[in-house]
Amino acid sequence: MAAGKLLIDVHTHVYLPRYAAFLRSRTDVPRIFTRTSPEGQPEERLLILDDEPPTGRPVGAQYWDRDEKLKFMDLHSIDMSVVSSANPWLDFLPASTAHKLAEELNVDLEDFCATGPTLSPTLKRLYGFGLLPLVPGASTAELVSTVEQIARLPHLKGLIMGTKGVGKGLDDDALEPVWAAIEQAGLIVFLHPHYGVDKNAWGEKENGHVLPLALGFPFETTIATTRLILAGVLDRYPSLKLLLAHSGGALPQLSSRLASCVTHDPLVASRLQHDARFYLGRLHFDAVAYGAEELGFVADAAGRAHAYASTAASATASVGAAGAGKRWKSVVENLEAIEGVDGWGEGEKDAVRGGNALRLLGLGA
Ligand code: 5CU
Ligand code: ZN
Repeated sequence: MAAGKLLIDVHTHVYLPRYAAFLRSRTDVPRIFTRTSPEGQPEERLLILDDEPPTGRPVGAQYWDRDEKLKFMDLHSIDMSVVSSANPWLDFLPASTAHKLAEELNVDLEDFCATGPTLSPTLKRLYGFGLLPLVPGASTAELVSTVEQIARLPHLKGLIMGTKGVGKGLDDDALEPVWAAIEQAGLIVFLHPHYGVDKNAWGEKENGHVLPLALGFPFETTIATTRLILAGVLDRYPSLKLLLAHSGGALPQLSSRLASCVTHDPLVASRLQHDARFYLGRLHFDAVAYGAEELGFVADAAGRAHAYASTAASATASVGAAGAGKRWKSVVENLEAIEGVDGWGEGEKDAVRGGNALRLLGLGA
């Protein structure tokens, strides 16, 4: 397969065996517990949010067994996956425990990728985004040392990050040395939600996971990225590579409104070097939009940002999670979305399926 034709999944999660064992050992959320299934069999369940139904969610070997991950990739014709630890990212632990566990899991992830199969003489099928123990009380020196550890692990191309920072969000001045170290190391930050937004916004009707996942997650990413922009982080670290989960949430749709609000607010406008839309062209987006119109819009909005920015925006391939034997609907929908974008030729589709990701990962032309 030509490198330009690869299907690359940059949004696919694992709970590596060490992390899964740790979650099994816990009695508080987050945790993995065993229950008897409605069919009378023992089954493991995952609970990661304090306010989710206590029955939790299904969790299985596809999260910790590399062979299962590879079977999942084969089933969906995914050539390469960049795997990242699923949420949450250790912020429920004391800083020193989180630091130690993150560094152990980073070594585990390197091993998971490095000893896995090869795609070509120069490419593996698996790469990873490591873990940074961003927890309240974390010392800057320890965070920077974990960034440096990830940079030394050749199959880890970046790190997955939630939105809370060390407690005050990602626009916290305390993170400046961390951004500097990440930029210096050339690592990608995969910005991914976990907390959603204030659950009072969801009212009292029972809607299961729908509102927190469909709206809370993308708005969490939207707010976190906007705060990064407004704090001037993208101005101070012009080479920082930010990959946004779920196609950037609502940021592409709201970027012109954001630009207008900034323009009318001298306090903020005077802090920024560019029109707010410029920064959209500095960002990278996964292609987890679930619809051709939405995906096309993200690309158009990022493309429009080229009028303000000089760097190219990327939309990269699909989200993968659980799936045994049967093609997983989310992956199918995201691939169909790429196929269906009005006006995209094969070149654009190939770029979104894998070419952009290859460049972003520093693995291709
Ligand atoms: O759709 C997703 O990316 C996710 C995820 O990663 N974690 C989660 O709890 N829900 C949805
Ligand atoms: Zn995810």
